[in-house]
This record gives sequence, C-alpha cells and structure tokens, in this order.
Amino acid sequence: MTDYTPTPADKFTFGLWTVGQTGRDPFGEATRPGFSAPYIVQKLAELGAYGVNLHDNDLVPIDASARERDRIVTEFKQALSDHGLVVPMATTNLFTDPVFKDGAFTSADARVRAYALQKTMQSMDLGAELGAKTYVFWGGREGTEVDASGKLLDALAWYRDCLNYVAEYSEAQGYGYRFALEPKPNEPRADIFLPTVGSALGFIQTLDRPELFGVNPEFAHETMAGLNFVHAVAQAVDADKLFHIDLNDQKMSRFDQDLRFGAENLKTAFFLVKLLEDAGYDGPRHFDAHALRTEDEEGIWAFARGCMRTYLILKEKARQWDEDPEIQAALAAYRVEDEELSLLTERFSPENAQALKTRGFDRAALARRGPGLEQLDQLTVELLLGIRGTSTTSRQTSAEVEV
Ligand code: GCO
Ligand code: MN
Ligand code: MN
Repeated sequence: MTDYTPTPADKFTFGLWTVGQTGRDPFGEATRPGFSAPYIVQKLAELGAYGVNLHDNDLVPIDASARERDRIVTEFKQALSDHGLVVPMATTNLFTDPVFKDGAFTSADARVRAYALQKTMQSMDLGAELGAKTYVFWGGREGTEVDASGKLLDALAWYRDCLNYVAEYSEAQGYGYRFALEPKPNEPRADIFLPTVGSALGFIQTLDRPELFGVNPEFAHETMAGLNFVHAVAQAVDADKLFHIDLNDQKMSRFDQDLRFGAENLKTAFFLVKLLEDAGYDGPRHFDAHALRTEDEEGIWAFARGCMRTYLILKEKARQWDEDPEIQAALAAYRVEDEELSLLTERFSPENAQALKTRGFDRAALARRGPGLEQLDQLTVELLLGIRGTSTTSRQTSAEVEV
C-alpha cells in the first residue's frame, strides 16, 4: 500500500444523508446547499467508494407522485450504472415525518404502526429494486421521554410483531434481505428502545426468524452510552450477527456528533479496524457521519476522503502490528498455555471435574506474574504514532526485548 487511495474492493460506502448533510442542527439552519443524488453518486465514485446507501426519502420525497418516483429512481439507477456504484443497504425513514413523533413500530396508535409497516414495505421494494441486500432498522423515534405511557412491554411486543411482519414480507417477495438492527441509547428520544448492541442481540433471539436478523452497530452510539465500541462489535462478531457497521467518531457521553472516522478516538478506531480485518468481516464499511457544520463542499469531500484514508492507514497499521517482532513477542509472553490443564478444562466429565477439584494451584505465584501489558500497549501507541513498524525503519528492534 502506498498512497491509501481507496478502490471499490475496499467496500467503503456512504449514505446519501451523510455527504448530503447540509449542516442543519437543532440550533441553526443549513450552512451549505445539499447535493442531488446523482451528483453524490458521481463524486463518491470519483473518490473510490464502493456504494451508496439510502433511506427511502433521501431519494424520493415522502409526497412524491408515482410518476415522480419513477423518474427519480430511473435517474438514480442511471447514475449508479454510469459510475459503477452499488446500493448494498437500504432503510426507511421512520423518524422525520411528524406522524412518527411518538414512535413508528412502537407507537401507541395502531394506525401509525400500520402506516409505518406500509411505508417500510414500500421502502423495501425500492431497496430491492436498487439491489440492496441488507436492510437496516434504526428506531430513532422508538422510545420515550416519559414512561407514564405505561407502554414498555407493549412497545417491545409491537416492535417484535412489526419486525416479524417485514421479515415475512421480504421472504414472500423473494427479496432475500438480511435485516440489521441499529441500536442507539438516545437522540432523538430521551430513551430509545434497544439502546445497545447487547440489547439488540438479546431481542433478536425473540423474533420468529432470528437467522434473518443481525446488528448494525455504530461507533458513536455505543460511545454516547459510555461503552467500548470494539467490545460491542466483538460480541456481534462472536454471535455471527455483524450484518453491517456504521463507522464515525464521537466524544464520549456527548450529543450525537457523527464525526469523521478516526477524528476523536484514534486508538479505539485502530483496534476496531484490526478486529474487523482479523474477523474477516466482508460487508460494507459504511461511514455514517458528516462533515463539520463549518465546511463547504470542498470540506465535505475532504471529510469523505479522510474517513476512507484513515481506515486504510489503520488497516496498514494493523498489518504492521501483526508483523512487529517486539509486539508479537510481548503478545506471546502475555498468553500462558498449559496442556495438562487444558485436557482437564476443555470439556466436563465427572473424571475431569474430580481431577480438577483436587489439583493444587500456587495462587501466590500465579498472582505475581506481570503480564507485560504496559509494554505491549506502549509499543502499540508508538506504532500508531509512526515511530515503529515501517519496513525501512530500524527503530523497531530493541536490544532489551528477547524475541
Ligand atoms: C443516527 C443514525 C442514523 C441511521 C440511519 C440509517 O444517529 O441518526 O445513526 O443515521 O444510521 O437512519 O439507518
Ligand atoms: Mn448515528
Ligand atoms: Mn447510523
């Protein structure tokens, strides 16, 4: 790798709503004009992205006529084929329209829930027409400010019924979608249902077809909750449920910031990229972030380029980490294996249990061992700071460390 220029093989995607974001926030108006969808496609392709994702209404206005819809979709498909971009993921906007102010699938009004289902099926039709195979559910309005509604248990049941419904719809239509639930703790609701990756993973097991559902974890969302995003992603990988991922960055415990990937928590971003690459995650690396409100068009493309470039640089750093002899020696020293004990602990049997119960352990000696994590972590920091790990530098060999 030389210049960290992305290619479609890197599978970087952006949402129409991300690079198209106009800088509007709860306190201020737009600071820049939006772009047309075909223009976004053209620009993302020039930058080396693989695809573009969308909510139904990022492309087709909610009140468009059937004719208008068809014209917009035709133009968009033309842009995709002209520029070689794909649409791997689609989703429904179940949050902007005032009808969803107290939830969509979890609204206490059965008419709103039915409308949310109708809108979702129409949006799934659109996604399928564009070739999407992953369908995301981010329940931004599924939540509460006050629990006086007394609807918590009903809300979860309504949510479940709706997800079961759309999964059946997908199968009946032959769309073959894999569904990805995207947890978030708050914003726009004070408390959003299924606030973390762990809660979504638990909920999935209660669905009729859990195999069709996975998660779409977002860096900012777990970070807002004060959680470690890499741990959340590891749990999703372990459960075979990492169906999609939203990459961005975020200062801990603040409002939803959607910062450029790697802008804030560089070390966490490094371990995340390493985890994704090591785990063989082969889905899109989707950047769900936007340029700072201060930026003009040039800043928007600098933002998009920056997200992808940082990912590729961190991927290169992960490779260097794997090849760094001192780091590998420190890692090897950290782990202790014991063949005799693994025979006893690998699987329960009455004999193994009996032998283990009578085995003597030198607790004090075990407790005395220093695992060398300070050294290992410092080596990682130095690698990230760029003073070790390139094949041309000689700094990486240190006399004190035995390999
Ligand atoms: C947010 C969410 C959304 C979703 C999007 C796709 O914090 O607003 O991250 O951007 O990812 O609705 O489902
Ligand atoms: Mn988000
Ligand atoms: Mn997101």
